[in-house]
Amino acid sequence: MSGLDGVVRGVHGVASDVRAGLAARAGAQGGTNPSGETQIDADVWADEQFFDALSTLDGVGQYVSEERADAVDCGEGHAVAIDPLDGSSNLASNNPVGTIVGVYDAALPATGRELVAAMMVLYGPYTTSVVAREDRGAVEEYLVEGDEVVSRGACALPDDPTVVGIAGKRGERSAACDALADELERELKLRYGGAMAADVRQVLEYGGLFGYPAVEGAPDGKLRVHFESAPLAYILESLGGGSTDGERSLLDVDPDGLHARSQTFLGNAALVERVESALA
Ligand code: AHM
Ligand code: MG
Repeated sequence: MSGLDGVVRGVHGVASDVRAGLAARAGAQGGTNPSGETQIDADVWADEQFFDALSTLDGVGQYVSEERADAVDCGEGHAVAIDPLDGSSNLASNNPVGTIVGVYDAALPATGRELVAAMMVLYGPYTTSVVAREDRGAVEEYLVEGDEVVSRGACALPDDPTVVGIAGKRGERSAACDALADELERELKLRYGGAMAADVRQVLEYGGLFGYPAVEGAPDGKLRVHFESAPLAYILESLGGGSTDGERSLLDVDPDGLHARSQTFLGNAALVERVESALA
């Protein structure tokens, strides 16, 4: 089994357990994560489940999590960066959450150009994962039901975009970003749910744009490069879509620390180009 097979299998194995444990943890409060945000018990618990499964694998040399201040050295091999429970503020209201994983062929911090695989698990009405790997020709989706993991076939990004979801309040984003959001919300259907994995999954389904721009109090936006922005950029760009921090592909953003953030826009290439022109 290759190192990437092991990681993909490990994530799938934990995903069903995580899903089964979410309801019981939906309301519980926890501490503060390294980005200064409130953690709920489910964040920490999910991180422990993934840590136990992934850090022990042959071929995994570093485990880096949104929920841990420091990288954990675990031998020789790829660095695994993970957001164990993406969109966890959605749990209380029973809206979708996800898990995002990036597999890097370099110790972190590193740019997304070092990614060799990325995965996004979505805990929606059913559990699915989208997997992009450098050693596979296609980005594939799987249905994860207990121990059963069944391919749903190759993903394709529709040419004709339908949906848009840009985070933040009017007046707390830049004037240029507000103007772009207004324009796109007239052309496309507004779809924003507060879990990036779910919001990006609907962009894959219907075509469109997801964005988390700079907002008042968060000049680089909210999303973290290693765990969120770069892995999903890897998936989108593998499908012929685009990504940008406003100026460059998210795969070229050079994070200055493990928990560095970046403005994040992901979607059809033509919409990403419009973001870059609007924010220039
Ligand atoms: P989290 O990983 O700590 O849950 O935070 C990331 C999530 C993203 O999934 C989502 O796009 C964003 O936070 C939503 O933030 P907001 O509530 O500001 O819209
Ligand atoms: Mg999280």
